[in-house]
This record gives sequence, structure tokens and C-alpha cells, in this order.
Amino acid sequence: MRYPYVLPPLPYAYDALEPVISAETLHFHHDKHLAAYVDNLNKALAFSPELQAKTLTQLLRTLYEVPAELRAAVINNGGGVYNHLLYFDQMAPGGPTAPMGPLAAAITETFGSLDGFKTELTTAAMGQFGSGYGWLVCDDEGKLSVVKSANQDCPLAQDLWPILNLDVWEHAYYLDYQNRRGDYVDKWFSLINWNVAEKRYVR
Ligand code: MN3
Repeated sequence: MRYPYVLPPLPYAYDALEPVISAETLHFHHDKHLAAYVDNLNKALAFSPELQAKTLTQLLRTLYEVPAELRAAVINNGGGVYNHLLYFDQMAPGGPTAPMGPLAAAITETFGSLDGFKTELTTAAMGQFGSGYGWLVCDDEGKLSVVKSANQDCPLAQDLWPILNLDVWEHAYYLDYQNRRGDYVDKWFSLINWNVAEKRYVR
């Protein structure tokens, strides 16, 4: 994926994730918030052919090569596009309720159990002050960890490969849960499309 960026359709029906996430939330989150990140990323890159030539992943991995005057816009809007595409892709109704294969083994090895992983990601997501994400990432050796990030910062910039992310910006849950971030986080785990996570892990 590279410039000019286009808004891909939501990979399922807007009401597919109800009752955990409402169609109204997904309309705003995908059609307004993500669309704005796509538009603003294109504007930020409009006069930079060398940045246009990079894939989005390359761009976020080499932020140090982005001119200082564009860097904040690329971090915020490039991250906003990448992070949201992952967020929407990794959710699905009625998928497998647990990972299988190499990711399952790695989760057990790192966190003790799937519940151990959920506890750690919940702690990260709840501990993120203000807007941001909780993440399941791995390093180049496939070693898993849970991290949190502020705003639209993406772990790619730290040479970490994102496997799952949990958007805890208020726009992700406020219509459905108001200030109850914990209820949203708790229910969100039931939406994880473990097939997508597994594919990202064994890439
Ligand atoms: Mn969001």
C-alpha cells in the first residue's frame, strides 16, 4: 500500500460486530476518522516523490528519513491509516475464539496462557492515559510482547511488528460504552479474528 492512499471498504457489514461495537460507531470510525487520516496522509505526501514511493510500512519504519517539517503529519496520519487498517482487519464476527498454530504456542510460552495474554493487553489498554492503543507485537526473532502507545504512534517505528491492536481512543467506544473503557476492552476480545493474527505472526 502506497501513495495515493485510498480508503478501502470495511471488510464486513457495518452491523457485523454488534452488539459489541455498533454500526453507528463503525460508520463514524471507518467513514469519518479513518477517511480523514487517508486524506491528510495524501496531503502530507503530495510534494514528496521519494516518500510517495515507499510503502506505508516502509514509511513508518524509516521516520528518521522523513523531513522534520513533515514528520509529525506522517506519524499521526500514516500511523492513523496503518493502525486503523489493522484494527478493522483483525476483527470479525464468529471467527475462531483462540489462536492456533505457531501464534498459540508463542502466546503460551510468553504469557503462560491465552488468559495471561488477555490480562496483559487489558492492563496496557487500560493504562494508556488518553488516546492510544494496546498492542501485541513481535520482534525480528518472533518474540512476543505487549506494548501501549499514545495517539497514532505505531510500533513499526521501534522495529516491532504489529500482530494485534486495540484502539482505545474514545471514538472507538464512546457511543456504545461512554466512559466505560473497561467494558469495551473486555468485550473486544470476543471480536479478534485469530486467523488474521496468525497470518501476521507467521508472515
Ligand atoms: Mn480509531
